[in-house]
Amino acid sequence: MLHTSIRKTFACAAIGGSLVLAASTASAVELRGWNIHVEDYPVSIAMESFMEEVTERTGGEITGQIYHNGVLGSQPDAIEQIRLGVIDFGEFSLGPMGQSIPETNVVSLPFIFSSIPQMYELMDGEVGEAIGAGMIEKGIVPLGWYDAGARSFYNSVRPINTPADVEGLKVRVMSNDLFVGMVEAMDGNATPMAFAEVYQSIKTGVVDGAENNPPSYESTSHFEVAQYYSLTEHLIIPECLCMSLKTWETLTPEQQTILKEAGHASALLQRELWQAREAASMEIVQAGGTIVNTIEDKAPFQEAMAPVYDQFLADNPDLADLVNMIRNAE
Ligand code: BDP
Repeated sequence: MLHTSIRKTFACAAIGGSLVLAASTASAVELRGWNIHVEDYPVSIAMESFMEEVTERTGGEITGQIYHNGVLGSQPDAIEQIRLGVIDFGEFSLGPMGQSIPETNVVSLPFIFSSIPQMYELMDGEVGEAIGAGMIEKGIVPLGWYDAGARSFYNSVRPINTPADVEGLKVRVMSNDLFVGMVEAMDGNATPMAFAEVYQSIKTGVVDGAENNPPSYESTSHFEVAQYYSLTEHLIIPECLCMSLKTWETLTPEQQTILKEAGHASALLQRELWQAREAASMEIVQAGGTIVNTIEDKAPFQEAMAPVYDQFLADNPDLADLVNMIRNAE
């Protein structure tokens, strides 16, 4: 919730020998920030650095409190809350956003980006702008694109080497029909579920596994209960530091510029931290007993995703250009 307190300051100025009393209004704004991750996660550190920069550059006019660890609720709920302005800002995966903002779904299509550097380049350019415009229309203002690496499958049953290995596995996915379709295209059973519930669900056998990037697989301890980690790298989904449009509209143009600049700077920091954390996480999970397998030929997985693309383009014909822009990019 946005807290605004108005302080009136009175300035006296002597003009032409007479005393003029002028009243200027300065608003102190305190923002509430949502984050799903643990405090030492690259996202969390970058968010804190964003807030520090904003406070410093606004001379303390804008301060904020970031609630880490998902204590303000699950990601799908938080997306609704940021749209309503109940939460002022947050860091979101574009994955669960796709359910209400179709443009963001374009980057949740499996294997759409060919590499992480390509993802950065496109998100910092026209593709990011087109997606951002869709978000703003739904009440969410992007301030910086964060990295979440590539997601791969993990489970407690067997290593995955081909799409046929997914058959019959119960796999948790993020809340988005697109990801249900993705797992079903390989004859797996998909269960959309909140991030916070996955550990217990794997442990108790409600699901056999899930899919995520190395830092999330590690920071949630999922690796302790699902020891086969198969590097399918099927999803490169960017993330976003963003602000509620409702909050955004209460700020001055100068404050908005500071937020945008600090958002972008925090994204650059986050991307750097991400690389280091990914390497560290891979070491931790392997030391903890994870059996990692790489997949030499990803073509069968890519081919298996054809129905996912067909369905998406049938449902969203107006997004075909954006999909092609990414697919045809160098
Ligand atoms: C992580 C994302 C986070 C998602 C989570 C998930 O950073 O935003 O909530 O995956 O799978 O990689 O739900």
